[in-house]
Amino acid sequence: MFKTKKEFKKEFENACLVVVGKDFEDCSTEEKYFALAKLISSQAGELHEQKIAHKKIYYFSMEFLIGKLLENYLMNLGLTKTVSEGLKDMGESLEDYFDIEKDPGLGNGGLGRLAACFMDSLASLGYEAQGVGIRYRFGLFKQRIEDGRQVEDPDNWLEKDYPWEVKHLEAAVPVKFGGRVEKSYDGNEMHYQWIPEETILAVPYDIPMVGYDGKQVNTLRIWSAKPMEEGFDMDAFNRGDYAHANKHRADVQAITDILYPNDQSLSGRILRLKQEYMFTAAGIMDIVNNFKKQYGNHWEIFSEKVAIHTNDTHPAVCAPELMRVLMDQEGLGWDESWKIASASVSYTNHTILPEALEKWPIDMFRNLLPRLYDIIEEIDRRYRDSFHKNVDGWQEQLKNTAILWDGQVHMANLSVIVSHHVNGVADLHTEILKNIVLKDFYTLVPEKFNNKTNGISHRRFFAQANPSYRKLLEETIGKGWIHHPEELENLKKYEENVSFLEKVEASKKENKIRLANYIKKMTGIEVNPNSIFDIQVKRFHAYKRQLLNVLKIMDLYNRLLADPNFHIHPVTFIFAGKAAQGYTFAKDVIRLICAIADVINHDDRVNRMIKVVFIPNFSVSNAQIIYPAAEISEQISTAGMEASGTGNMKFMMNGAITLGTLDGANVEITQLVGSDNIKIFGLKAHEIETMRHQGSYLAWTLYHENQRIKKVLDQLMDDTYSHLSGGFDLIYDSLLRDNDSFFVLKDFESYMNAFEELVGLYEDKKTWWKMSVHNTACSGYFSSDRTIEEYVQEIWKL
Ligand code: CR1
Repeated sequence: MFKTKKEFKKEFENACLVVVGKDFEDCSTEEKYFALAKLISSQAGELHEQKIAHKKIYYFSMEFLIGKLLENYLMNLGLTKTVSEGLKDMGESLEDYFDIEKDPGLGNGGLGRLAACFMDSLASLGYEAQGVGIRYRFGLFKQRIEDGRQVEDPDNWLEKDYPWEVKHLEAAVPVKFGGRVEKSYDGNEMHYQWIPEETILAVPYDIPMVGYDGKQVNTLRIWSAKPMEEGFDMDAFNRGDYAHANKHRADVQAITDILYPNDQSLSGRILRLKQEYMFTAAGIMDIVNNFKKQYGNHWEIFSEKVAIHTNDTHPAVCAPELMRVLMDQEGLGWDESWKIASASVSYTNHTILPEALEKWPIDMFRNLLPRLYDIIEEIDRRYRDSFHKNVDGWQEQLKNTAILWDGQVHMANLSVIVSHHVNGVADLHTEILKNIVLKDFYTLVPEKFNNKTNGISHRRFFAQANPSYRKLLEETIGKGWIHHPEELENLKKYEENVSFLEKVEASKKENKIRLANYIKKMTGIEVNPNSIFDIQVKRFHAYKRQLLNVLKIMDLYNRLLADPNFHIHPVTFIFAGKAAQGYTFAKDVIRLICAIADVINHDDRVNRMIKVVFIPNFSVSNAQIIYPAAEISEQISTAGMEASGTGNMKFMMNGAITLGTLDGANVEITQLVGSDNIKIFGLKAHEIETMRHQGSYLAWTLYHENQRIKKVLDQLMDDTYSHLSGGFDLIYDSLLRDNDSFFVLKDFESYMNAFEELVGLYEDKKTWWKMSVHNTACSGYFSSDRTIEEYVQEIWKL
């Protein structure tokens, strides 16, 4: 491993020769980036040591939204200075290399980014861990705005190879699909043999996960599907039937071709189930192979050495698959296999949206995974057998908790039954699981349930993304917080220190200018860095209520035009986020944002006061520019619906003030910062629950009673905003004819008041920056280091 600048330059030149096959001078910048990434990756590999005796956590997740790695790994390895100065000597700029790196789009939103933050914390805290996921050839689409609409382009992130991955063909494992199960009795016990219709090969690719200080390097192992034999039909080729010659290969590869672009809505496609089984089965086989290598057939210690975590229900077949391998391959009995599997597997629920709770038609499941189905059926049978049928309402309880019901396989029920622990991702969410969504399970097995409030990598989203604040902190409270984020508390001593507050303001200004430049480059829109940056960035979904934010801006615009005495501090409203391709309503909200932006930004009567920006293609890398520049963080979901949120934490840590409902982790933010340092509005979760239950809310009433609401809604239907891409009937109908399922209009007034009060505070600099510093000071709790430490101590017992 190189230590000095001189050593680096030598090794880098050598890397160019080995990796690219050219002298340094002859390499393009892209090739040089590639060589550098390979060099750093191999340095990380040297640090990867197998500690044998420890328990290891395998984190199964369908998504890992890891973002760019070069800058982060240089920081974690303490090499940024050496490399950047070395490159300078060679006439190169490290920043240019950062720009070249591609963001792998291997996740949709919060769930995938959480998995990536967890990998960062596990390595930084020195725990042995492996991420288990899927190597999608096409990540989540790239978003572009054309004529005020979202357009999706394929994200071919692997087109030019990905320097951080290493393929391990020697570790490939077969995965079966379809066919039938043959049962035989040898006079002693039953034997089951799965005769598949199709067997494919799952090939792993490893990406190093480098911890801070290079303490521990773990791996993210992502699996790719390939035909067993080079699936090429020579006869067909010789006949000139080229399409057919390649067909088998194409069919198999299709399994890992695409990431489903849904955030929280289940795609019923059979391909999705194939994806889920493929990476789960491959991951389990891998675990069993490694275990046998180290411990032989000492299965009795399996759960002391291996923890398996299922990130949502996508890998829910982990436990039955492990049982299948133990029984059919290793010859263990049912009881022993059940004991091992249920002592190893744990489960996190990430959402209560009914459309995201996975269910598969029994026929489809059984046809695709016949042996797995047998095992699940037996788990379900034994579960029913064990049911206490002497309590009132047991039938209802059984109906709500059984795995097989109504012709469907209920994956969340399977997950709860086979897991030793089940957790939600913020206090309120866990309470809702316990009292509503998984109520019957909670009555039956309360000890399984626990909360693990989400967290974020404070190293990536604060230390790395906010260099000016980081520097200021290092001068003020030292560097300890990078290892021990709770030390951000020490900032509280400076909340009254005017000269410190001024420096914080200046740092924010620097970040705002950086974002303003990015906005200019991406959209051509000029924004004023002295205006308040009010930001909402996240996936587009009705329950996240970007629409409420839009109605607010439409109303402000109306009032600015109508009332010459109406005055507010200038505000720039910034949005970013993707809508799933088939989610028309969400795409219409994006279209509406672009339409109001076009009208308002071109209206000279108001555009010195308000502006609206939609930043295309929200991703981990532009997120790192956006969060540090925010002053108001919009967290305005319908209470009870956002399980946690993690963007809220990233904003808070970077000193933005939350304008939000009491939902998800906003509840914990409020508890931590105190009600003076956050702006909470709107209905509470239990109030919404009651109104839904009673059916007592009527959106039309608000339309008729509130002139401002009436006006903005009418503007959705007239030609105020329809010039760019057409009208907005669907949105109008959702609010009125469909009676506003997400309580947008119901919360409108309270939201407007909260917003205006908050903006009012901005005039008083001292108050504002004190609130801002207080938010940062309280944010250490939201480091994923804290979350991981809780998982480790209370669930995984590493
Ligand atoms: C939730 O909606 C949460 C993340 C990570 C999402 C969000 O509130 O912060 O998970 N859920 O826990 C999800 O993607 C499939 O469900």
